[in-house]
Amino acid sequence: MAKTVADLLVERLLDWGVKVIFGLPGDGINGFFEALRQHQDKIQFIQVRHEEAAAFAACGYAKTTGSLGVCVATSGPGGIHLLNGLYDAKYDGQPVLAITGHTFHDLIGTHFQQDVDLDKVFMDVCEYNERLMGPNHVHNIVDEAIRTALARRGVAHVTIPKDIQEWPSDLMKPSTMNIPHHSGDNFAPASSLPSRELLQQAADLLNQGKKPAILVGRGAYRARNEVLQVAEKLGAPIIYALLGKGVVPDEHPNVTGGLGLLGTAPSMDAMKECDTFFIIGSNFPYQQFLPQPGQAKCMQIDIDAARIGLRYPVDVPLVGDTRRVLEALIGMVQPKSDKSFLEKIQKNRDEWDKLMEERASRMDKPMKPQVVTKLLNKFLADDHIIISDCGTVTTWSSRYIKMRDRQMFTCTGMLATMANGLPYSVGAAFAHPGRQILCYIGDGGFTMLMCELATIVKYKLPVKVVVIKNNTLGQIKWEQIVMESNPEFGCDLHPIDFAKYAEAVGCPGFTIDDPKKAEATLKEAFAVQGPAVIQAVVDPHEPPMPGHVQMSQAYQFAKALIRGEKYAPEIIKTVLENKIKEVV
Ligand SMILES: Cc1ncc(C[n+]2csc(CCOP(=O)(O)OP(=O)(O)O)c2C)c(N)n1
Ligand SMILES: [Mg+2]
Repeated sequence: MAKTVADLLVERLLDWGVKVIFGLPGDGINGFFEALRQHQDKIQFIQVRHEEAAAFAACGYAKTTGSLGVCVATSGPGGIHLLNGLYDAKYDGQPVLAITGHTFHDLIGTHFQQDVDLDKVFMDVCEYNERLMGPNHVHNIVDEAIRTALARRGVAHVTIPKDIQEWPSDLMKPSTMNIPHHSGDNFAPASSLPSRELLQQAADLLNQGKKPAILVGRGAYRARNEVLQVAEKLGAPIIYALLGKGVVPDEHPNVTGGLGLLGTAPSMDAMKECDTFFIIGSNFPYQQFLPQPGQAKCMQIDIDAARIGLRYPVDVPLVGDTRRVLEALIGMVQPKSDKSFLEKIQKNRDEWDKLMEERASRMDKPMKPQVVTKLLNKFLADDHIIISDCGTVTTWSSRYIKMRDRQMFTCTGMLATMANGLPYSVGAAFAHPGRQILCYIGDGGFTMLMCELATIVKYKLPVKVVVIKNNTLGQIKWEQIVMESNPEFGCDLHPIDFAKYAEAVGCPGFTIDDPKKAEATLKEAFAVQGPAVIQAVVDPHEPPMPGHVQMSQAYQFAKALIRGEKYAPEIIKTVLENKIKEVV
């Protein structure tokens, strides 16, 4: 049988090394699906239950590998469903290729069925966004799309009218200006280094500083040893942005934990007091948690020159791959003998750890979310992949999951979208066969894409899903109360028995509601081969307090309670029991 345009497209994806595509079929993309069927021995199609999950899975694949994630959806509604996952990739700088169908090429613009110009819809989310118009367009378009996604670390989109997918590959000659095979299928990342002068300037400032602090983000993920070496030489605390969790092991003496509302008090202290600020591969957005402008001399390493100085006035810009830049810099950095700043922050860290430990050791009911989260560490392998969803769960995972060895952590960063957890786990499982995955997720985030448990079960993926069940959109409830001084509104969730749901989908479901039995139940659940769901029923009134609570926040909190918060007595009880030690 003659090859089709869709065959050419699949073969070009293979040339680029694409092995997995996440998606869901529809009549607008059936030609491409036939090509996937014909090539199923070389490229794996993974069927999800909602196209949003396909885009999230592709993003999770990209985040856990550093290479291209690919998703596919049909014309019209299928493509529209991809959007949130694609924005997640855009906002966290992940290379993702989306392939969609369009209606028949000669009916576009005639109010025909599913005649949605997805290339117009996707204009804002994409770095590259084109219609594929025929057999001689395939290589040019696919090469350009993939190269651009990788080079600009963003989303590329190719949409193909339904009938064009099925056209024979030899239907027409190329146009006179299009020489076949002129376009190439390889990509090399930029590998430039800053000049010697800039490196020396950075080293001089680092050597002169008395109170150095290092902030690492996702961009430092491949530079663990180098970050540790620099930090140890300087005696600098290492603070991480959420997506930088796992860059360095949490138990390392220089590591003070996360930054921001979900971060730690010692990280806040280090930022507040440092005189030398070294940003390595991060564009952590909340400026109020960074040093004040003018407070510290600042060096920043970023692969993207456009991001230098985004959050803090930088004295020495260092553009390049974090690992290579650090390698070039390390020899110029002198070991500091005065480590008093680090020692002070370490003392704060010890106090903070004690407080966290206290919160996680409560044996009373209702169970505190911290208790079960801390216990999870006992069951994680040295190369476990930890996926967190968005909510108060992000605070608990950020603070209580202690990264070690080859463990990897990821979540949604700049978009901070709910429901990434299950599909990211799917993406990570296909990216890293053989590795265990923890999906740590709230009941709100879980219910948004709970259909994806079916994907996990269908492909027998080694994912343990821990649902933190507080029957509320907890993060927003606390924001309404603490940030806005409004009583909670619109956050309570209708309770669902997720253990029963798991069983209905086809995997074991466990329930933990008693802290005394939590460890035994987790042990049983983690002994399951393949997927399992553990619902942890927790106290909905446990607030995710910031490392240091501002007096103004305490005031807002009180005001919301007075203004008619319906759970005021329970909240007051919890807060009094916790003795709110975070207040400055
Ligand atoms: C798609 C989307 N909708 C809404 C929000 C706003 N939001 C952020 S966290 C959150 C609550 C999450 O609830 P849940 O998953 O139950 O976790 P919890 O906060 O209770 O731990 C909401 C509604 C969001 N980030 N993303
Ligand atoms: Mg919840």
